[in-house]
Amino acid sequence: MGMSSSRQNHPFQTDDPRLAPIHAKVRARERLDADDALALYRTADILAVGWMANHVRERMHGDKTYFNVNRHINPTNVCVAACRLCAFGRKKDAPGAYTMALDEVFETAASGYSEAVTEFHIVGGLHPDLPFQYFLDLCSGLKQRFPQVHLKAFTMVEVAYLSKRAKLSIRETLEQLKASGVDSLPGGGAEIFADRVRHIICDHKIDGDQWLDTARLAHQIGLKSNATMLYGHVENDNDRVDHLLKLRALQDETGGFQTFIPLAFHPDNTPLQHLSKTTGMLDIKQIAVSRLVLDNFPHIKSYWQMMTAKIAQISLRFGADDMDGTVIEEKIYHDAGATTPQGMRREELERLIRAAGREPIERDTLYRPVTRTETSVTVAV
Ligand code: V47
Repeated sequence: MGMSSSRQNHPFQTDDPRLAPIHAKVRARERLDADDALALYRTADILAVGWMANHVRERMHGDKTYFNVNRHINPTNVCVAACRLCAFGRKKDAPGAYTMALDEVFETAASGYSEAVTEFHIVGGLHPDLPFQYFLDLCSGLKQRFPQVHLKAFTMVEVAYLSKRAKLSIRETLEQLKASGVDSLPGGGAEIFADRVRHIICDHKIDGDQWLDTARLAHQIGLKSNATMLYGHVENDNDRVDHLLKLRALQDETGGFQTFIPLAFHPDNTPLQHLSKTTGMLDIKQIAVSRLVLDNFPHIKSYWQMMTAKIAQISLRFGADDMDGTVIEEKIYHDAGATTPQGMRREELERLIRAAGREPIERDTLYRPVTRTETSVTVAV
């Protein structure tokens, strides 16, 4: 593509004196602290922050940039929580509320793509009546029909709610889900851990400590998970730093997180729609700060659906090494006003990654490379 070497070969430069000591730490592979993270959020020197994040990104992954061929499935949007951040959830009898019968879930899983997916990403609402058995049957039914597809299913928030409804411990709930086919957990529901913020944006779901405790238990029984942070609403820099440091501490303990995904708040059609959308500056900054602070997270995902394909592509030179996947059908952000397409073809993801001077690697959910021929999909183990 005419880009002989994409490796960073220009010197670090900044006029911001707060960044020089951070640069020294980054070069020396020293851990950044809360004050460093705040300085990164507060500087306008996005190129200097990006330089450092890119340095770490290339040290970890070179040019490799990951994506996967996946499909989202949202079995129900019925939710008792009524989070102010959300435009997707509905009360049971409200217009637009839906719950799929299991056969509909299986049909959805099989529809809408021309090549084999390697992952189903399954999340929904906190449904007050669906029995735990529905979720177990959903997973075992998908595994039976699509044995080679990885099930990345249910956020910590859903797991905690299912455990309450089934009157089981969280560990037992996770074990039963795992036995029925769940292979890993997505990163949703983390939002911002600070209570003050949670009271405003998601009052009726588990608190930050419960989210972290559930993730810890998942990791302890051998399920990997992701972690997210919803930013760009009523949180401040301190709340973001607190969130990142709590994730980093848990990762030190368990090593069970694979990917961190910062999610830009989309206000449309939510009770918080008076808030402004995030800016490009904050989106890029958030990717870079995440890469620098979460030194023990293998991957930083710039989820193109949330970021837009353009910002997600640029972020591949500001710390991100993953763009998520083909998705096919997306409801949560599109209900909240996202104008990105609902899915993207594999070739288009590869084109964006190459045009950023990076090397596209199709991965499965556990980041093993996937090889495709006309007729088969193989995961290198
Ligand atoms: O937890 C909900 C967020 C999350 C809005 O693990 C909103 O690979 C913005 O976690 N504006 C669910 N965000 C999505 C999620 C995810 C996505 C892609 C990949 C992975 C992964 C995880 O979406 C929710 C919430 O934080 N969300 N409403 C909104 N209006």
